[in-house]
Amino acid sequence: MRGTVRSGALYFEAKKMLPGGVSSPVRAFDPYPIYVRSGKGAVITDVDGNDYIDYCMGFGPLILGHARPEVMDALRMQLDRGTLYGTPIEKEVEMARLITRFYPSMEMMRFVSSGTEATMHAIRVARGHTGRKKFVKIEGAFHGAHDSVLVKAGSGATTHSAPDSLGIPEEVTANTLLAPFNDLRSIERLFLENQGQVAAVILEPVIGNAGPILPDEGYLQGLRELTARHDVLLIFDEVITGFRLAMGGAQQHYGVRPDMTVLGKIAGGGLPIGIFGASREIMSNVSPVGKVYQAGTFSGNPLSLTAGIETIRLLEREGHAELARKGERMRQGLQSIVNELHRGFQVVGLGSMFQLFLTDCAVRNYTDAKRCDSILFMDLFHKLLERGVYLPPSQYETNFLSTAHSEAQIDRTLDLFAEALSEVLG
Ligand code: KE4
Repeated sequence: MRGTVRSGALYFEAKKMLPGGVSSPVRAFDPYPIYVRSGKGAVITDVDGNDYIDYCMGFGPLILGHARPEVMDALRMQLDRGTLYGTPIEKEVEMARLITRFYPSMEMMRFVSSGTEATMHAIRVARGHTGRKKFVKIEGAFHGAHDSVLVKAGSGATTHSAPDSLGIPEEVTANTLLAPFNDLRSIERLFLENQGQVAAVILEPVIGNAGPILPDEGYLQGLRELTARHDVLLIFDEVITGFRLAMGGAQQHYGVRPDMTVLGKIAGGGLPIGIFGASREIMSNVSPVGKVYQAGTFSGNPLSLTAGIETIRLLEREGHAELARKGERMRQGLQSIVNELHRGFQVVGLGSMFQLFLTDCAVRNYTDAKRCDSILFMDLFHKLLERGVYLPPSQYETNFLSTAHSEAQIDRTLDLFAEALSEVLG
């Protein structure tokens, strides 16, 4: 066991002041989380001086790795000019140009400070635009932590057994209709049962928050047709998949154009951001042009835009082919380990996203994902942690590769996975 005394001491003090000792539930695990002091490339270092190959990557934003020098330099330059003005800035225009280039569905957009804010406002705009109250959410998807979407929510809500949060009036979630992923019929049924009342369907085109779950062939295209036929807006939450699967996200990868798009994570290059956008017609509902209100002191803040613009430019130059190759290497390696152990565990993912589902059954939706042995997964997580590999601490998250992960680091991780997995299966 590696020494983590200082992490333990910090946690002991933290949990007296911070619920669960953390600032977001997904970071908590027993007996205590590691406290990270620094990150460089694909490696994080904890306060006790231990290094870990990182596959959490800040839960997705750090596609270029930790502390990428060009991004840090751009941030330093911006820091010298101040951090916030409360006025429009040139970088908003620069960023909007970049986004519309890669996401033609986003003719107009607004910058906010988190994915949570962005999905909340996207839903508000959809309701304002259509004059309808209800919307469809996919089971096990996660769209941040605001009231109307915390129903059968994935990510930390599922990890900590609270997919439906207390403190949210049922009147609020009464307008949230639920459908399983990869099931067009159930969505059509909801449209028919709630005719003329459904404003939108919001989904992660590839679910990242119940582990990665891919859409069946034709599912997204089918959903596009179905929503268009019923005059319901289609919202892609690409907070994870945006800039991750391709520069133009899942909508580029699958060739499906949603009515509204939400971005976050990578778009902020490691700093807080959320972006929601759509056609000019839809976005003209947003204040001060239209009557859907949205506001924020830190919206479009100079530091997030600086890191985001630099990250997007570097990513465009470096491309996604190498990232996808690394993902393939990791998935193939994991599959060999599983085969050698004569197990039927599911190696899943796409591009630079991957996960090992500890179940023998194929996972096409949230119900399937919940069949995974999440307790065994946490044993595996700890065995990897002891060996210097940091995964997001849950079966219901996605592991991320970055351009900074080397083949040697991936191969080393696979060796450690093999050791750790045989040990937990004992
Ligand atoms: P933020 O508010 O955390 O920036 O974004 C919310 C959000 C929206 N949509 C999707 C598809 C997301 O994945 C997220 C946030 N993801 C989680 C973990 N998978 C962030 C980590 C956390 O909750 O602490």
